Amino acid sequence: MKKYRFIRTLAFILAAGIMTAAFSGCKKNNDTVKNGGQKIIAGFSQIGAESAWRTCNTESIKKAAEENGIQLVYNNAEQKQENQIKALRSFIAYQVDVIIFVPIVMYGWDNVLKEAKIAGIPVLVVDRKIKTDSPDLYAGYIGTNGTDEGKTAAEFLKKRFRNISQDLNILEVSGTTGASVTGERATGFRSGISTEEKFKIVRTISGDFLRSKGEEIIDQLPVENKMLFSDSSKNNKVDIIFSHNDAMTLGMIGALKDKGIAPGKDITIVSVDAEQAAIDAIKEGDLNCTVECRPQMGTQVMELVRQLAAKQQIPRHTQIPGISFDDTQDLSEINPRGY
Ligand code: GYE
Repeated sequence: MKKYRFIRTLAFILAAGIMTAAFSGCKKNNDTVKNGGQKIIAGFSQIGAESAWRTCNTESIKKAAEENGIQLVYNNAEQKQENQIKALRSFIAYQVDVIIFVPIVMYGWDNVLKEAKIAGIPVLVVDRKIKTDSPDLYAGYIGTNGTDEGKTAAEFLKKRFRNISQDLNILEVSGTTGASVTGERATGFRSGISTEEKFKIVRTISGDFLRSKGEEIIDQLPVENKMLFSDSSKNNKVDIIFSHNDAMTLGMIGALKDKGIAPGKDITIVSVDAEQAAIDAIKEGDLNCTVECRPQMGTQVMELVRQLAAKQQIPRHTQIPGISFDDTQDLSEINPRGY
């Protein structure tokens, strides 16, 4: 058996030069084992490290694997779908017990998932959702609810501007194009504001969930007399920014200040994630609201991995709840968030 494992390991290392394989040494007492006493091996395909949220999500999954004695083979796809497909193929070649998969975009996974299915390897989709021809190409999904996050952001604005009747122009800075969460946050937000005509989304620009792009977006928009405009025609002054994540928001806050505009005062900003830095920005008056999206899902992910390795059925959908933080709350007691 040991020899077989050794050959499998060797084959994997050869086949998957792209991988950072984290093999933990001796078997610990809390190791989660399969029938026959072997340690569970899970392949973990992560999108990259585009935000503090993502880094925390990765760390949470790695830490929970370690705590549960599950051997993790980790791959960082550096924001490229083709890298994720390669990683998934390597996991299949290596015959891992379970695949943990955080898909960068929604479409384009059917072929590789069919290969996993033929190989008998269950796939757990984490954080972002996918669309496949057939629902049985993955075992289940765990993550947060992007539609609710968008709605909660809209609710904050409705409350904040309840006494204002004039039109309010919104600049939407969206996440990665084609990512489920981008579509969900956009849809939820639109459905939330749709009850009040005064809210007008005058422009949507993708910032790819990156801080640097948030900064760039502001840098490229025209400013006059401390007013930001949504495009070069200068027809629409931006009153509100809805940003799909805190990383982009933090980039925008810095860039707005550089242009002499006071974020959180001259422009109302509502964001998503609730990173520590965003909570601090609210306390400093630079940000008005951030909707929580919790990246710490490692423990629940490992519980599902354990069930899948035991050939058990898992729920089709496990949802991680979130709350929201805004400048009307006393945030002094908020514990360090870990991201
Ligand atoms: O909001 C963002 C990230 O998919 C929910 O991806 C996740 C998003 C999160 O990089 O910061």
